[in-house]
Amino acid sequence: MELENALYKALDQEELEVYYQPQVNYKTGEVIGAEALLRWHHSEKGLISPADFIPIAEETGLIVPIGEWVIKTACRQLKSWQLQGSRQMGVSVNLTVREFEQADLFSKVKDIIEETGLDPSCLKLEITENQIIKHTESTLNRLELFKNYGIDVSIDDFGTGYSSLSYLRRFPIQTLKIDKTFVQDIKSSEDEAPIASTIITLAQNLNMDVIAEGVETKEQALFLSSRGCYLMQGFYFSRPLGALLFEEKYITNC
Ligand code: G
Ligand code: G
Ligand code: MN
Ligand code: NA
Repeated sequence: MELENALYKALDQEELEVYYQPQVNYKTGEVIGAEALLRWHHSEKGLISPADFIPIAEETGLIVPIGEWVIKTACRQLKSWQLQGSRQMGVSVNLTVREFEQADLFSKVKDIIEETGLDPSCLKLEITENQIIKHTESTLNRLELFKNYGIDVSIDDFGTGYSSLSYLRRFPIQTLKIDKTFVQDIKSSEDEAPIASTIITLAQNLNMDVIAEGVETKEQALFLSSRGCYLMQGFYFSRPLGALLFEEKYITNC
């Protein structure tokens, strides 16, 4: 309750901040994009993890204005970085079920893209498998609107949900994100890591892109690239960083 009331004010009081975690192409060493990750600086409790407040935001519906603010902030930030020279970079934003199910989501996102002047292909949206099982028809329509406009949708935490694989063929989804639990199963570059390997092969066979999250060691990076998964993100490369730090490390420095 108390946290809920504080969250109502967090946006207005500018207590929310978007962090950015670099996504790299391990083969070329390039930073190809960033995942936007929300942080809440609570006036008394300090930093609160999104794992703790996103569920409250989702339940109360506050996620809708908060999520819109995240998309706007991330798009403006990326545009500014592109103007400083990082033309190839993209940004990935997470959406909860409630955000994804808004009837006017597409028009809201389109307005933000037009307002910021960003190329639509630079924005990616991350949803989870569980969002896909529900409301199949409207989900399919929404995914097609985004695809036709040039915005890719990724399946986040892939492999942890309850859906059947057939949706991957039916739905216009471009990217699978291997959940970090499967990446953490990789203990050495000679490991079996059957689930991570299988997801990579699945993506290849379906002509989809694949990115591994939660990469923490060199062995994991070597294993993934030996299987053909070159896009990665995780503490091995960098933790999520505030915009200024991200800019110093990855934008103005290159
Ligand atoms: O950054 P961290 O690992 O603490 O994030 C925890 C969870 O919160 C992850 O599942 C992530 O997808 C989710 N999350 C982080 N930022 C956002 C956001 O801006 N919007 C939504 N919907 N979820 C987010
Ligand atoms: O659910 P989602 O995949 O969006 O959540 C991403 C979460 O994973 C964020 O909270 C982010 O801070 C966290 N994260 C990012 N890189 C790593 C990593 O290398 N190891 C672990 N354990 N968590 C990570
Ligand atoms: Mn994510
Ligand atoms: Na994840």
